[in-house]
Amino acid sequence: MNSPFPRSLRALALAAALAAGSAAQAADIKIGMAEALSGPAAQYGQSIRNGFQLAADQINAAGGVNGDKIVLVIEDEQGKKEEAINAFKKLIFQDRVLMVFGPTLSNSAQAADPIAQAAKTVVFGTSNTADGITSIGDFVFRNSVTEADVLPVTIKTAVKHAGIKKVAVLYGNDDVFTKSGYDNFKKALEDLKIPVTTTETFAKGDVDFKAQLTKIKATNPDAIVLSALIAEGAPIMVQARQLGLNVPVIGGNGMNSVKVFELAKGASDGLWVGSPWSIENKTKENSAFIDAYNKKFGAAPDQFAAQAFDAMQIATQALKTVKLTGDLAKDRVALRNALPEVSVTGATGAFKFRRATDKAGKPAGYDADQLPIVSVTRGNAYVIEK
Ligand code: 1QQ
Repeated sequence: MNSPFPRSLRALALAAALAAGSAAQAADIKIGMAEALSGPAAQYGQSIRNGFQLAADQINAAGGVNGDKIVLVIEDEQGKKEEAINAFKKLIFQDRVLMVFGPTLSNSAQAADPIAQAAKTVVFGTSNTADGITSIGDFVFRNSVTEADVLPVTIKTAVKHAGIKKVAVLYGNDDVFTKSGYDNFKKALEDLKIPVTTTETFAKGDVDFKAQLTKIKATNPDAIVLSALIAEGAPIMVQARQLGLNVPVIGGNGMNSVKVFELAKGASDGLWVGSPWSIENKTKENSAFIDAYNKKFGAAPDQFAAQAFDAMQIATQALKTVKLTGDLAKDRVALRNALPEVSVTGATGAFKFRRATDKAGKPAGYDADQLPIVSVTRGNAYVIEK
């Protein structure tokens, strides 16, 4: 027999094949993860990766998906559109993963998700909160709670507790998420009839915000409404305080990371952010998640880690109902069809997908009073809404 292996290695290869055969055909389920692990958005991406890793480890330790092990194929999309596109192409066409989690930013999702959609491969965002993401197509899923959902509650709560009558608005005008946050803040302020003293903008990568903040200060607002990612948002808070602008700052999901306390230190006092997750929420699922995360990573989790952790449970529950055939195209579609049926209770609470019928990702007949917000943070204090 012609074999590339010498005799002793042939025996080994045969033994390995027999062992694999006897393990009830256990296979690996390759799941792609494209997150910002370097660059400014890594503040979020690293937490997200930790959440996925913790969940995958726990699921595998408990027997995997019907005996099959989850294997994460991890790519760093650097929080950049072009890198997210490259990472998606690699994961979908080269690594041939079953589905892709990510990318970290809505800005990248808007560019990269159409690749997954065209390849009929599920893309699942855990931190994509802008309008217009799920309307990319029926293979696009997210468990991130949107700016359209959260910001009206954040505004209402901050206004009530901090006695705010008029606000200045500051937002990044070159990013899908910060622009969408601005649109939703604007609408919420109009709905509540709160006057805006001035609206100022900045761009990604800016480091000096004094011109905008000086203009804002001159209009004497009771608060600054800020749609920013943390890389710009943290220095904005520092510079506002340096200029003597000590009013509350009302932020969106970009400011929803404990990293803001490290980056802006005392200048982050007076920050109001709405979140679908709270470390103070003492359900058994959340407490178990927080304990396990602390043990594995030696630090407390944040909302981004919690949503990634839950997303892996959601995908796993769908996968358990799918009979994988080994025909990748078929298996990808089967997973897509199974996902909408999932209902799990995780670290962020009870979860079910809703079918989006508008660009904000809201279903028809959406009831604003059923908002999935559990907390609004103010500095390190939590104002529990539900
Ligand atoms: C988005 C976001 C960012 C804050 C993700 C980290 O919500 O880009 O949609």
